[in-house]
Amino acid sequence: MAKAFSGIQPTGQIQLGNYIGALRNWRPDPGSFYCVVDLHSLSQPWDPKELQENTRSTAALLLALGLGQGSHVFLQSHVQEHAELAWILNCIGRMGELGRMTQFKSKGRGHQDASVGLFTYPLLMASDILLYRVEEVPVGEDQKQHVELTRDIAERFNSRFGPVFTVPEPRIAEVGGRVMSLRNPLEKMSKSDPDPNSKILLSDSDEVIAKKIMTAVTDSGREVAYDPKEKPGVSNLLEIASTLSGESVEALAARYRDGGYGAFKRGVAEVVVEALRPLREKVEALLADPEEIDRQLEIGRAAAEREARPMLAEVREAVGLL
Ligand code: ATP
Ligand code: LTN
Repeated sequence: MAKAFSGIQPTGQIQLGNYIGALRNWRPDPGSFYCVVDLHSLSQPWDPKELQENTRSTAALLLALGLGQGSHVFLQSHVQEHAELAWILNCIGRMGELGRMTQFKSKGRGHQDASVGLFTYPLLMASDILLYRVEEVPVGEDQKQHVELTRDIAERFNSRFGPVFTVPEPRIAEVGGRVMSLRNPLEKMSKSDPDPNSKILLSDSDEVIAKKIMTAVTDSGREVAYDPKEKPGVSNLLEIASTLSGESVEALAARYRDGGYGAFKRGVAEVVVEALRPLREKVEALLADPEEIDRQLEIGRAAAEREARPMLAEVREAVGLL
């Protein structure tokens, strides 16, 4: 049972890719921490009221998944050690390596009005992880590079100042590590995509989910087969159905092979609707009682602080801060 840390930004409503690529693989093991990374979401323009709402609903989702029992759920900005360690790691990380991060390259580079936070973002993420001495970081494929940077930073720190940090490993699901957009299967499904039909939200009703899947872009031809290169749209739907039903991609493809896209999409829609309904109902129940959410977040904060405080004290001493 490895100790894990992972985080999710409250930048919008949670989409199916977040669930399949990340949340579904977060295990409620003792010593594991799951965090709503609200400070990260300040790296791009935000609306304060929306931030508050998204933070509560994202926290409600993590609690509905049972991650507050056994493991701990908390808000990043509630534990000040994250921001303090981030400054120290800002002085360990290098301009060159941060400039090579693909997320920064696609969202920030060349934009003179992009925030400095968008550039230093991976070092705040490294601080999140390294404060909790965890072995594993369960994330989607797109975050692998940031976890690898975290490993480099931890190793560089340890070789300069002594063995302070545990060097973590990324944990990425073999199937579903990169769920693609329903409108363009060559791009990843993303919370911040302005097209509502590109993504399934965990808060979508059964009808909306089914409609989005029925209108998902598929490929030419009519045979249902798993071939991410030639048939990216169909393969994406097969991966979605496989992760949520537990049936292999091959078995699903064999079942729907000659039945046409319509019958296949109806089958996928049913799987997604059935998988998301119980979770959505739990989240709705929790959101009706915001005080209960805040109470549970307070328990998470206290547990996180108990780990983060002594860790930061060790870092401060190692680097020579009095
Ligand atoms: P945005 O695209 O708006 O920046 P996001 O949807 O990528 O946001 P994050 O909060 O950045 O969401 O990611 C939370 C977790 O979900 C990360 O571990 C990330 O790798 C994973 N994730 C996000 N999108 C996908 C996807 N399409 N497929 C698989 N995993 C994903
Ligand atoms: N950068 C991640 C979110 C994130 C995270 C973390 C993930 C912030 N801190 C620590 C894992 C561990 C993202 O954009 N998805």
